[in-house]
Amino acid sequence: MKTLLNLRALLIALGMCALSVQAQEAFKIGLILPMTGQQATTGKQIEAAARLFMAQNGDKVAGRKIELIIKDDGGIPDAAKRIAQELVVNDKVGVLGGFGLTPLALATAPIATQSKTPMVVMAAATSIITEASPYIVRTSFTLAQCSVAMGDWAPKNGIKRVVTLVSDYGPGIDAERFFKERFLLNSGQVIESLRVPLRNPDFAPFLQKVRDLKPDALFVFVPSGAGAAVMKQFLERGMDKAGIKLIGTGDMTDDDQLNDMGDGSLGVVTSHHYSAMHPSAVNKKFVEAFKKANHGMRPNFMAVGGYDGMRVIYEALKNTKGGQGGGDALLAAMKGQIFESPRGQIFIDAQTRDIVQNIYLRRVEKKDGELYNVEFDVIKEVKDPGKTK
Ligand code: VNL
Repeated sequence: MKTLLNLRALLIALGMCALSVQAQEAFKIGLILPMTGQQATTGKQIEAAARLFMAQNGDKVAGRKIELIIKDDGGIPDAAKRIAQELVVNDKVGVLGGFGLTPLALATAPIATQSKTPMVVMAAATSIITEASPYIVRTSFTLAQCSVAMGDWAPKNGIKRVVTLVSDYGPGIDAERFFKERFLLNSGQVIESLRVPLRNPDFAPFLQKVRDLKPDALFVFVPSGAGAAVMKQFLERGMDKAGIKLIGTGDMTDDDQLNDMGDGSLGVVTSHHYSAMHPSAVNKKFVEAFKKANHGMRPNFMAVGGYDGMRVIYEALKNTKGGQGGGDALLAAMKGQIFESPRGQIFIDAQTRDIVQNIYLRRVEKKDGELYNVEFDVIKEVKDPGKTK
């Protein structure tokens, strides 16, 4: 009898142990990023931003420990999908995040839906992405948001005949379409639309063609990391001297590369949602802290998408007492969030789960001996114009 009682006490003690382990179990955030391959800078920027956010805000929310898991998809959609599956099933992550390219986000969307796991898209920027799963929330931007702003600015500034040059996949097609639609509405003329492959692009033959066509301006979208190559070849061909202006979305004059593009990039006008030169106290603090933590590396728009994505996750965890109620409760707590980001005020539209934000017109200028995208105009609270419903 005594042994039985002891056994019972032991079992109760064990049970309590298991309970407290469960209460203290870490909440896992799984970031899937291109850490190698052509888009490695995007992974590097987002990882650095996520780590900075946690260093500044602690690794506990509502008493629950937060664990960050970072996995490399190498920019391969099948890999992103497989990793997402493993993170959900084996690691039991509560949130998926990252997604450096549109095809990576689209490949992973069904996993988010099936497992009811919120998926925070911190980089990819094709409009359709948020419609691929009701569990997707976006903290980056859309090319449609940025391109429409350029379609308004260019014709008011003496640019009437344009050639467009975009990477041949989701965000490039969006940029081409939304720039063109707005530009035509403003009596502009697109005389040619060129598309270059995403993988290992050779811009030379395309730029030669542009030179022969002699438009007022060349409108460019290439993903983060590819802008320096376009700039170099544009200048090498003397296209600026031939009177062709270079315009585009800010992906081209990416803060990650801009300083190395040289003075030939001075005066280039782009439309985008973030510049490391954004003149706000919140941004100054962010840029300083980011540089300090990363050997002087300047944060780009990918870093801001990652930093704000972490904030959306942290706020949702706070509002659900550490993730109680699971994926659906977390998702609900992500919708409608509003706060001041380093880029300015942002808002997660509860209906579309997409980001509403300011889009800025910026010109490359030299400040304190460095090249920056200096904002000179703003279109406030821009919703994604590319939603199909
Ligand atoms: C995408 C869009 C990727 C914009 C980017 O850089 C970018 C995308 C990697 O949706 O694939 O600047």
